[in-house]
Amino acid sequence: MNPNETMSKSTKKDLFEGVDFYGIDDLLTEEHKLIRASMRDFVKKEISPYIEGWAQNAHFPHEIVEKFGQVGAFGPQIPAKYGGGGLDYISYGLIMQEIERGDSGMRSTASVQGSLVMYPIFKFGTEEQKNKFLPKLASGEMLGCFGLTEPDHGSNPSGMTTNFRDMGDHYLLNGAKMWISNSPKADIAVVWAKDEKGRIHGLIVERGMEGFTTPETHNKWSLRASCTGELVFDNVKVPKENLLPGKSGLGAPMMCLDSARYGIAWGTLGAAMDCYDSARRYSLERIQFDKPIGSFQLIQKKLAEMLSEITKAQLLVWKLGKMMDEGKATTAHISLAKRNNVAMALDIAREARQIHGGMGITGEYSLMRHMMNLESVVTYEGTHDIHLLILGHEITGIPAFK
Ligand code: TGC
Ligand code: FAD
Repeated sequence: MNPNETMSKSTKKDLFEGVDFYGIDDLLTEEHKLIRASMRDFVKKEISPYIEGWAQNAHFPHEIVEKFGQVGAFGPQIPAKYGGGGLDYISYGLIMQEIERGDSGMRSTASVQGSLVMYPIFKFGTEEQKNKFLPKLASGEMLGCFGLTEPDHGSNPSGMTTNFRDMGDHYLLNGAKMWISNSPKADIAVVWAKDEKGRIHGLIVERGMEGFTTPETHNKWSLRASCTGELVFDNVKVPKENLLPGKSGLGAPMMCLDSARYGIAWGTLGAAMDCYDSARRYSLERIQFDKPIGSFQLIQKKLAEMLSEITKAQLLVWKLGKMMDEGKATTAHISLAKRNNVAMALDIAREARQIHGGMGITGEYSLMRHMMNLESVVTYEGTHDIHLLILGHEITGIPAFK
């Protein structure tokens, strides 16, 4: 891509073909492979040629929302009756893997919509809420966001101060959420707020409600093709029928996070594969000291370690996917995979960037973008250290958060 034409379509061909050193494809069904192939084609056609331009210009391509809807990227695990894909968790994972192979910010858009907006409406909503919102969210006619984090409550969401009061014929919502993916463009927000008794509930807040604004967060060095913002509630009148009645307490948003963190474990594997694939190709093409750099032991060590980590991570998410389908996966199982795979992908992005030398810092290659994106992924949906503490709690029975 010409650096002076950062929003133009890249002419560079996306040559990615997948990574499967252990024949892990044998564990997939023909349907899984078909779903993966169609999502890979979609990414090559609709994301790869444009993503550098979008990221360089901090541009969120709003038109991708409808395209994601058409290709079934929103709510693959939600029943077809409500517009979802009615697929298993391995399919969901493979879809996230392929999208994040293209870009973590694009995967954010898809996983927020599917796991953090459609999932709570499906799981905790009334039949009316499901019929009103889910088909439009699945098709991409509507974009949603998920408001849990606040300026003063990130890792500790139970301390939230956003609150609502029962006014008889409606609820009155006040407070603010921060770091919310999709918020500036979202049509609806699933917002977590406390009632008069301090109990957490989910509410569907719709764009256009008086007192509800969604200022954008600018100057991010990460996830630049995804839009991030705040949710501000200034005496917002929320109709009573917009409360999600199925579950209250912190456990409700946490159940949504389990589903989204699972998607991230697969997604980051995609980013890692893209970096490894690029590094392998570059190491065979780049000549220094009259030889391809791939002939040097130090480069081979990096490549061998990348492939080892990717292979282990593939087996991890496949088994986790099976456990999700069987209803056996716990929050701690999911934490282990999210924590491991994000850190693995970030390490691989950094090493792959080094293999590309100076070229690795340009938008000619995806490494630096993946690396910067993964710096957010390691923080959101529970930081690397919070997931360690969740595992520590599981191992010892002693919570070390407080
Ligand atoms: P704790 O005392 O452990 O639990 C409070 C209540 O919640 C229940 N619970 C769960 N229930 C179901 N599923 C889960 N996974 C659950 N986790 C907890 C728990 O049983 C308890 O219920 P009850 O009935 O006994 O009251 O809570 P704590 O306050 O000590 O906090 C625990 C901690 C730190 C692990 C948790 O709050 C946490 O995970 N913090 C990280 C916050 C986080 O992940 N935020 C994510 C925001 S969303 C986001 O980042 C989206 S980015 C999307 C993108 O762009 O892709
Ligand atoms: P803090 O909680 O202030 O943590 C700061 C540091 O302290 C971290 O290193 C953390 O690990 C450490 N720390 C905190 N508590 C402990 C402890 N008990 N023991 C040891 N160390 C601790 N949120 C949403 O609700 N919806 C979204 O859509 C969303 N999208 C996001 C998009 C982006 C790009 C980003 C960056 C964030 C997004 N988030 C979203 C928020 C995200 O979930 C939070 O940033 C994350 O949970 C961490 O909270 P914090 O940033 O307030 O950090």
